[in-house]
Amino acid sequence: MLTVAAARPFPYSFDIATTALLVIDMQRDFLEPGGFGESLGNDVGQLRRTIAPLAALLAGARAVGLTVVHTREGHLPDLSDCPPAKLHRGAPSKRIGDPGPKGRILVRGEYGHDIIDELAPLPGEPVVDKPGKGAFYATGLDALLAQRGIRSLLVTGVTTEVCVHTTVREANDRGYECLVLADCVGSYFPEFQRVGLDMIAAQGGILGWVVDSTEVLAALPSATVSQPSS
Ligand code: C5J
Repeated sequence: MLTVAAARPFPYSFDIATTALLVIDMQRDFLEPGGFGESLGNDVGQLRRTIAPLAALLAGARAVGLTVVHTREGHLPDLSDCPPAKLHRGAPSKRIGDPGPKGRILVRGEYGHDIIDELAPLPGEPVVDKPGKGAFYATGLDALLAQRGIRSLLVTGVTTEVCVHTTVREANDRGYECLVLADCVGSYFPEFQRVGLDMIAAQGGILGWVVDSTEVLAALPSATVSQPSS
């Protein structure tokens, strides 16, 4: 059992064999100019600070054999899995399914829907496609984790208050112990980032734990950890 002493609200313990690193929606449509995130008026630069620490955490996780699972938010080309409420909300300059510079926005199979090159999944790492904000809704994620005996989740990705929060809430209700990596989750809104993290650890860890990824890397067996270059 490994322990991350600095986690708040209290130390977080996990076993490599029963833990997965969950990388939520690190997609071009959210992180790069011209995608869905920017079409809603957001500054994608706010999310891009997560890329370097997440790449380092991924390398460390892979080195010790942690299960790594990626998710992507998006829809079938005919949009039959996109509720009208989602399609029409938000007054975006472009809607889900509209053509954009990276292909049809948030549509599976399009260039913009895929994960950014810096964090590309390795062969064999599951990629869960999800139509909703939560990674458990209308996906096989729970079964996939159960099959592998996973009980703890190191949660990363974007955006903190939307897909990360929804997924942590879903996971918490299903009995998973969630540690959210503060520097590896990002929001377009600095205030939501701060409050979103506080909400997770509040009330004795009502939804889970929070810590920076460097603390997790330090807790991993040291011989196999690859440190980020400065
Ligand atoms: C959003 C997400 N913000 N991955 N999706 O629409 O958080």
